[in-house]
Amino acid sequence: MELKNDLLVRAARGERTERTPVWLMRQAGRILPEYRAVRNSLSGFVELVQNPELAAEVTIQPVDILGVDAAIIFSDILVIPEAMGLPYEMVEKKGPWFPKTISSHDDLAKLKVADVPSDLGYVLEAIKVTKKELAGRVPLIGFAGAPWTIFCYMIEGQGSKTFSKARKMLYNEPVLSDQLLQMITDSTIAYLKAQIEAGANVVQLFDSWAGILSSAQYQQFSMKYIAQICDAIDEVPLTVFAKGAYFARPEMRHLNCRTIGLDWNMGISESRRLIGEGKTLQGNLDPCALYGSTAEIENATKKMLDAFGPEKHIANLGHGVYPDIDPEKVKIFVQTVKEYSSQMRSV
Ligand code: 1CP
Repeated sequence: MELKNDLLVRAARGERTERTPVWLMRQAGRILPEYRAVRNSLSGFVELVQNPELAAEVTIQPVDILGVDAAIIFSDILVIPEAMGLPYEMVEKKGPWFPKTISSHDDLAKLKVADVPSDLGYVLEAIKVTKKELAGRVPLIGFAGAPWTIFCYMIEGQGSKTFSKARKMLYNEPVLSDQLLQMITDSTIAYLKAQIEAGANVVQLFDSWAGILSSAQYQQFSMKYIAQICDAIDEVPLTVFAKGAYFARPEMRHLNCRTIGLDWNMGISESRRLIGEGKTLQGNLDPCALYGSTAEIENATKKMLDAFGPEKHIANLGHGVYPDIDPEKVKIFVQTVKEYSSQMRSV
């Protein structure tokens, strides 16, 4: 099926576009009352993720309601630990929780590399249903967590501000850490390839906990595996979003990927200089800017667009949209990108 709106794919490939494409990290779910309605019809989050028809429905909601230029498949990065042998639960108002975690070689020996068709077939099915229902309106983004971020949850067993158990493991058990990170990497490569095979037009790696490592540890325990994934995926453009990894931008220039996501702390012209002209940049409005007035959101969005310039940019926030943001404010952001970036090209 040919895409009617392929702005995102073309911008990711570095091609010129009529205007800047826009979508929001975490646009599916959480901010939309329409999502809550679907979610409340089931007993929980995991049931929704594993229900391809309903997952497709909530994936498409932001395209209909917010007018974004891409859909992102409704799932979670935590489906990979589950497929490897560590199931997760989603505790209401608290977040993910793993009954079993990894703390020894014995624990590691019980894990396996994900068998994607059998363990994650429900995600592939959700992608196929979504593609059919989107009928080429916008591209579909597939995603996975970066190995380091997945490692954090597999060791810690839940969210944390410091992930100090996971970081302790890097010091005390570097060999075990490497083995686990490699198993996650192998699972992730197979998973992303299967998502692409099922219809994903672009894929993104979320390294949400990149910023808690030192620069040297980031090279050894995160970038190394991200580079393997980038080298293995050449079917569609890949985006690496490493939140807080401002120190790794010079090395990101050398990753075999098309797009680098920036968080809102990363200066735009400085990032362009460090990462080079060869990549498309994605981001990076402060998610909190959407708590502002209409005029404030318009001004902040225009300022961001001016700083990135008209080419090789995919407009987004610097991290996921916060759950209590008014969807009307998101629409102002989306509309401003569409209008202002069209004007930028006509002058
Ligand atoms: O019931 C619910 O609605 C639970 C809230 C929720 C949702 C809607 C969670 C729990 N995950 C998701 C879906 C999800 N997660 C998507 C797809 C839909 C969307 O666009 O929102 C995506 C892309 C993710 C990715 C994800 N999950 C990341 C990486 C992105 C980021 O925000 O940094 C991370 C770190 C997770 C783990 C996770 N899942 C859910 C929560 C509350 C968390 C964070 C836990 C923590 O605090 O460490």
